[in-house]
Amino acid sequence: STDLKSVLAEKIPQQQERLKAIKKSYGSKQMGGVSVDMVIGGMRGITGLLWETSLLDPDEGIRFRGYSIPELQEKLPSAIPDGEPLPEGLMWLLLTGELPNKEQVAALSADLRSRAALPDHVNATLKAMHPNTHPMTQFSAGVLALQPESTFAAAYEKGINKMQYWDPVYEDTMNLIAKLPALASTIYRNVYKGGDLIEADPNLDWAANLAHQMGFQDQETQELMRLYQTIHTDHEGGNVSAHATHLVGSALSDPYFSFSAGLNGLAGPLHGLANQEVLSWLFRVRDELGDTPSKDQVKDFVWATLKSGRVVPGYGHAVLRKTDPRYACQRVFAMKHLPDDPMFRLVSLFYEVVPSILQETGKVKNPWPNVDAHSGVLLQYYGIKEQNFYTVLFGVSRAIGVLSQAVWSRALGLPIERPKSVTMDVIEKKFSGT
Ligand code: CMX
Repeated sequence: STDLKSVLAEKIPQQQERLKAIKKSYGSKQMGGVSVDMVIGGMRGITGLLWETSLLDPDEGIRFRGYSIPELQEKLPSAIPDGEPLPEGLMWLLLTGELPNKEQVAALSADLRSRAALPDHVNATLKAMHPNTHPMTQFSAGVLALQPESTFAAAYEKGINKMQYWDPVYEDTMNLIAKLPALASTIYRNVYKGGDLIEADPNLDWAANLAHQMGFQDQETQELMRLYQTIHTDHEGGNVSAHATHLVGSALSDPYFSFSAGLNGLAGPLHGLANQEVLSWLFRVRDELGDTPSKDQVKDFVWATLKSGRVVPGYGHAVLRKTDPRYACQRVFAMKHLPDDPMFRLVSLFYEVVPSILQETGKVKNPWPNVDAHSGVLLQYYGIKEQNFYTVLFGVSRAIGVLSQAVWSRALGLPIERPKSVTMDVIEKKFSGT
């Protein structure tokens, strides 16, 4: 079938039975102990979430339903021959666990297009905000402005049976993801282009329409957008944006509320805002040292950043311990399309210099670049120059991962989240032997 909802509906009873069997057979087994360091250290290393859509390996990086990024670049349908994957294909995979064919992706694209129009009041809400409001604030507020459309909230109010929760959550997920290109591009055009909006093109796919509605019509920019929107979707469940979405959704707050919460987390400089920070940082390098600084100059610059008590943006990760494959595939894209771009050369120079410096500090667990170290330079090259907007593009993509999981969270009947917290007193009393 080319109908995503019916393909998904068929899978749900199997997976519900599977989870029941897991609970019955293994419910009392231990999955690792918890140390005081873990309690204090942001729960690092605690396995405490069920997340079906993707899994992160510290060395190998992300796998979406078992597939690595290079595998997906090969196997997912593309808009042009040998082109980048269409994010709709990844969405199909995340929701169903199965690789879609071209017809299935085309049907999903068409379904999203049919739901894409933004109600007028959303733009009025955006325009009522202070002109200096950061695009991420506008994005999160815009998602909340759409919340009155929630079919889940309406169904809950009417008294829906909990076995049916996934259905209106699926509808909300589709409607919200469908509207994100219009919402994001409205913010972009309002903030940077005098509010001159561009209609969606009924012949374009979801990611290409995002580029198109922002004002970028050429094929290579649209290809970049397809790749960008595919690789930022999901990074298992514990990262701040995914976990915030999951946590808020666990209270049965609808997908608009929960995704907005995820965006608020993505807006932090240690998470998604790092892509904006990286670019501002590279500009500072260029302003101070010019387009072709020496390795020693770059080393000094990195050390100066560290000594001033700041992080090197785009490097490090809470789970990864090698170069992020999302960085690697953007590097491949850059080598193919913009090998001589001075900013790309600068990014490459940092790749040579930063890891050994971070290693030298003796405390950074992962000295390698993450996804955010590369994305800004690609966007710059194609004319998307406004770095304060970059995290919005990350957020548009992230919706696909976290909301696909939200559908499964409700289908599997996952409960409200409520981990235990303790005070310092409790730790001291427990272990001091007094
Ligand atoms: N530059 C400087 N110091 C860094 C660092 C970096 N890039 N990465 C880690 N460290 C420091 C930490 O701040 C910490 O220092 P203190 O002990 O003084 O507090 C120490 O090294 C140990 O941290 P860690 O265990 O290696 O890393 P965490 O899991 O605590 O943090 C992350 C992970 C991503 C927040 C951190 O690496 C960082 O701040 N990176 C820069 C910001 C960034 O690129 N974020 C984007 C990540 C990808 C994404 O989510 O989009």
